[in-house]
Amino acid sequence: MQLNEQLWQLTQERFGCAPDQCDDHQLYEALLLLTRNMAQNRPAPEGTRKLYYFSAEFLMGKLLSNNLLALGIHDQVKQLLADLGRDLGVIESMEPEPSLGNGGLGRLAACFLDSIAALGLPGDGVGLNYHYGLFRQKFAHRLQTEVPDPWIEADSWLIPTGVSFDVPFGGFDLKAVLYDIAIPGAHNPYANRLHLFDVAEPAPMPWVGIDFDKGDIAHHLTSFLYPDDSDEAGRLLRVYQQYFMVSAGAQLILAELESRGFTPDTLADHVAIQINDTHPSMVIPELIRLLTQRGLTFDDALDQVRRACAYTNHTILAEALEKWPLSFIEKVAPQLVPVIQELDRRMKQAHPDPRVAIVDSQNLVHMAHMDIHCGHSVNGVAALHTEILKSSELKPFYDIYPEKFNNKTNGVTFRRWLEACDPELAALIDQCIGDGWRRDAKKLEELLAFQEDEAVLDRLLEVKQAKKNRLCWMMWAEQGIELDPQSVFDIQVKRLHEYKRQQMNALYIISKYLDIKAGRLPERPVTILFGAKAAPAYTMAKRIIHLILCLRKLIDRDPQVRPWLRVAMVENYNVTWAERLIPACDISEQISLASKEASGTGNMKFMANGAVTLGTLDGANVEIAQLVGEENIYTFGQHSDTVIGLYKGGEPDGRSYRPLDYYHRPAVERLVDFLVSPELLAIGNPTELSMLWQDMKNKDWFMALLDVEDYIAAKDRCLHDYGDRRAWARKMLVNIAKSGYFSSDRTIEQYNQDIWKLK
Ligand code: 26V
Repeated sequence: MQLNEQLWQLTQERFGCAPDQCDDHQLYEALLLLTRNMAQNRPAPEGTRKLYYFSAEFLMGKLLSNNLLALGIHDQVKQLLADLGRDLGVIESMEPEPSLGNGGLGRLAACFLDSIAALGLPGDGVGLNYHYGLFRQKFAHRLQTEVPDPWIEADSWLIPTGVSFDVPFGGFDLKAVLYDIAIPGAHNPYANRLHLFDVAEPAPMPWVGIDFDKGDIAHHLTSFLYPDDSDEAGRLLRVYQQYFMVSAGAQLILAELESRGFTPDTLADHVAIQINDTHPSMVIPELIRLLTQRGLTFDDALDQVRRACAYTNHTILAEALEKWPLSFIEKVAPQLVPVIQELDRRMKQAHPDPRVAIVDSQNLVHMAHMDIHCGHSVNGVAALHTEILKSSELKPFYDIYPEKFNNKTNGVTFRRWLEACDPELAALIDQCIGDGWRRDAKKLEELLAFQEDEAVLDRLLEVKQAKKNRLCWMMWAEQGIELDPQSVFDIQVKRLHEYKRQQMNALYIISKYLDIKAGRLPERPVTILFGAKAAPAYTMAKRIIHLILCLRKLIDRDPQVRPWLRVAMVENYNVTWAERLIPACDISEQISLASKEASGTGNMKFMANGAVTLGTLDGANVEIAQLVGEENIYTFGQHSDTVIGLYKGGEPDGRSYRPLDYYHRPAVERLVDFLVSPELLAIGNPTELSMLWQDMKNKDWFMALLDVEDYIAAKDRCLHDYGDRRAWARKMLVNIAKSGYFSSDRTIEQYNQDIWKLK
């Protein structure tokens, strides 16, 4: 049946009218059903092994447009709607964005699912069906507040499967009900699945903020991603979530193994399991438990699990490396305790070094240690990050198991992050080099031949301007924020964290503000845009948001400054906003403290959309710099070795870095002190601002003051160079041309070759 006939039939059945009589939401529902059915009916790819990608987060973004592209019917549907006088963009805006992730780790998982399917590899995601997501960010009195972010409507991408598993907790069982989201592969006839487990009776939405009864596990287990863990009930709830996900996932793996006709003692021949950070680590003892229940000896079970499981590390930040008290596991899943203790005993026997113990002297279970001992692969997510793991963070493990360590530099799917988010740029690229890059992003390098082509360079600038205009319109329509499309767009979007140093960007804003007030005008107007959520309990991060929002207000009402400098912060930054902001960006801010950002993936998306990076030599920025060459990137700041050195030393806090030494430089002091200036105190909350000021002067744990002068100089250089439009367009072109390396298709091919061996 033709597409238009199918659509007609659907709207008749559902709404009793023809498509042209439907409102936007009805048309969205009809397209959702049509696309969901097509994807669901596709067969799964086949292979000797099947991958299960376990992750607490899958930050999928809206799915309609992406699925239409993958199914190869995007243009047809767009035309069909146009014939009805309707716009696909408007219909897409009806779709709620599932908020099943936090930041880079979750978005990476989503890009990986897209690439696994596109490469025709058999691999499913396993996660949880959080009803209210992370949270929806609201600004009130220039402070972040949090409310639930529901996304599941009567019709959604979730497919009920009728499958469920019993998860045995200490003292009670819970049914894990399985929903699937189909993931169609681009350019092939297959589809994989994202398996999301849910409780049978999810709680209705909390009425006030994001508070709920954390002890009510049966109803609230899947309410929120990363529920507040400032009390014990919250921390226990996280362990309940983790065990629920992995126990149900492990049972699914064994059931599928059996239905494929294989016995449990051949698990590793047929199954690969990727553990995305430590949240799913309990899959290791759970599988060992289930395999021994099915008759395997402990030795054989461990051998199967080790050959199946691989672990990815996504951060070296100590607070994110999970350690759970054994007593928590005793309470949540007592049946795992003897398994973990036996693993611990064996590993201690073989490797008595206390730094590599699974269970430490305080009875804390180090999840990453269990992954490394009991898996066959440990990977970092960018070259520098993997080197830091080997040489410092995980060195004792590298000394024991050098063969397990490998690097897999992150990537992003160009189908969403170029083809879908900037179709005009994609069309320009097609005109230059044909459309082969849509299947193989490395072919973007062919664009290098156009570096001297003035028509192409001009067109590139035109496309960028069009995206800036569109962003201005959307910011105005949806957030009431007025921007100047002729200014330079400098964008920093990512989770709010001190190590990412949004506060250093704020200091730049202050320096420009003071310059303008003193009559020193910048070379050209600049707009500095932020988007960031702060974890609800992370006070310092919330203070930085407050500072940015205060600076925005200060500048916005100052007619002397406003023509030259503007600041804006997108409320509730999410994938959908990223898709609008990234194509409109001139300068991509990647300014983390060297050694702290494992990889970054926003940096790759910006580059692919023709933004020029202003960044430290951290994470994948190092690889970007190597690829584009120093004339096409602006790097600054201390190197990672120096920074790692500064964290060692004789000061009372264990470092040799002393923020006051930097604060007392005159050029720095006036910026920092502006936090408690009368102008700013008149706008903001004096307690919040002065706490931030105190922290910056006396603590500055992530060393913003170390790099701030170099940063200001580099950004000014960048803004100066922007004036040579030809030369700038050439930088944009080289960045796009070299971005192909950062396709997640490349990353997944490497995972498959080195770790998963699926086909
Ligand atoms: C840890 C925790 C610990 C406690 C509370 C909630 C929570 C949430 C997430 C995490 C793990 C964070 C790790 C993470 O997101 N890493 C990011 O991974 C990206 C993909 O590899 C990478 O590009 C970023 O550089 C890295 O920060």
